[in-house]
Amino acid sequence: MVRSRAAVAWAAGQPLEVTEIDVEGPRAGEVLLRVVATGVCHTDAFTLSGADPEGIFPAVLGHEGGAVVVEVGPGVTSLAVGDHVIPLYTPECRSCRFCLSGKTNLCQAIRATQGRGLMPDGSSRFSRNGQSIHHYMGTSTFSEYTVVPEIAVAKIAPEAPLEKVCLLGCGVTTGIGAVLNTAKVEPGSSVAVFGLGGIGLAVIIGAVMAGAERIIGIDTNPDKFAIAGQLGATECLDPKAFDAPIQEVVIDRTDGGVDYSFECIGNVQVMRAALECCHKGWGESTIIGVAGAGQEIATRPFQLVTGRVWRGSAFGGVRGRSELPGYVDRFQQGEIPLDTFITHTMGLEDINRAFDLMHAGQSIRSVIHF
Ligand code: NAD
Ligand code: AHE
Ligand code: ZN
Repeated sequence: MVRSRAAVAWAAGQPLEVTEIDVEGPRAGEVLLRVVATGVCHTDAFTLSGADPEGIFPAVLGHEGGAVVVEVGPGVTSLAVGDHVIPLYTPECRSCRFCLSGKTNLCQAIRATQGRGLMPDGSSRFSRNGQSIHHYMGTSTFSEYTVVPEIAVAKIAPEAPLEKVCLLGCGVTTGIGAVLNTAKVEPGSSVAVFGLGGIGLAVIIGAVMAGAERIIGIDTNPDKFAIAGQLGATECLDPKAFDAPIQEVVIDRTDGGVDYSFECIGNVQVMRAALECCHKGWGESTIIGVAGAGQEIATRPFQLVTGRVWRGSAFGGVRGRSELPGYVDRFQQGEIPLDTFITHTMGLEDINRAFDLMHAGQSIRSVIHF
């Protein structure tokens, strides 16, 4: 058992409490990690808000971490003490039907227990004063020490700065991967990106990598436009500045609609706009944003009958153990500008400020240093 500083979500809608918890050591097939740094993703705020149908409290949230292995449980063969790693909320067991299909990154080996805030054996490693605390997304990176299954760990280059590459644990990889793996954007394409937070900005990077010719950034907060332009958006639009619905504005400006669009907000009305701004006959829209319990998407079926395609993407379709180390290498080679995303850094004691900054639209990513 180790004592660990952690930010605990005791109840929906309440600030996190920074406190000390007890973390039990790794059982068979598990590893104990020391988290060096973690990003704060909108999904953490989504779950904390109470909108997540799978939200369970109390829990240690956080899923965008950079960490070092400090202990390995019995039977662990692919990791050793001292390895630098990124925990994976989408594991890769390489033996379930999903992994073997070759068609998806959505490994299901431990999805059921992960969704119930538990380790694969159905128990928790976290507690305070004997009260059990749930895990979150299989990662719980808002704790200095966390326990994760071996299959949910990507071993990365030890030279990579964990306080930066932690952002590859979710947001940046998700955006780039959604473009390259899910939508498979082709050179010369036109792309509309709805929502210019961490995910939308990473979509812009992916679109540039894919050779998109026109990249339209869309956000109700024009403060996001400067960074979007710096990363490769060719123009930015604020839907509030137009009388017409934003899908009509995009269609007018693109000779009938874009080839690809991405929803990076979690707003079901915007998801509709993102689909409907796609070009008749071939336009494809990818949903990345996560919407709250009870929310549903709608459009006229005619939109699909006439050739538009609606898709979704989780973790950018990336198989974490196999492919994430390559993203770290691409960062190291200067191809992924993670520094641009890090607008704030702070200690764990200030983690609630990271949520405030996100809600105020003032940050892209806050990185918490332990
Ligand atoms: P964020 O808060 O950093 O960014 C959201 C952006 O959307 C902000 O810039 C905000 O101003 C903008 N926005 C809000 N309402 C808008 C509207 N009506 N029209 C246009 N812009 C609007 O969030 P993020 O961390 O970038 O996450 C974005 C979404 O992606 C969230 O729903 C998150 O849960 C989800 N997400 C999904 C995955 C996945 O694997 N599918 C991974 C990470 C995050
Ligand atoms: N628990 C929610 C869904 C949340 C969700 O969609 N999570 C994304 C990752 S968001 C990362 O910031 C995901 O990968 N989902 C796939 C999965 O298996 O959870 C709900 O609606 O129940
Ligand atoms: Zn996330």
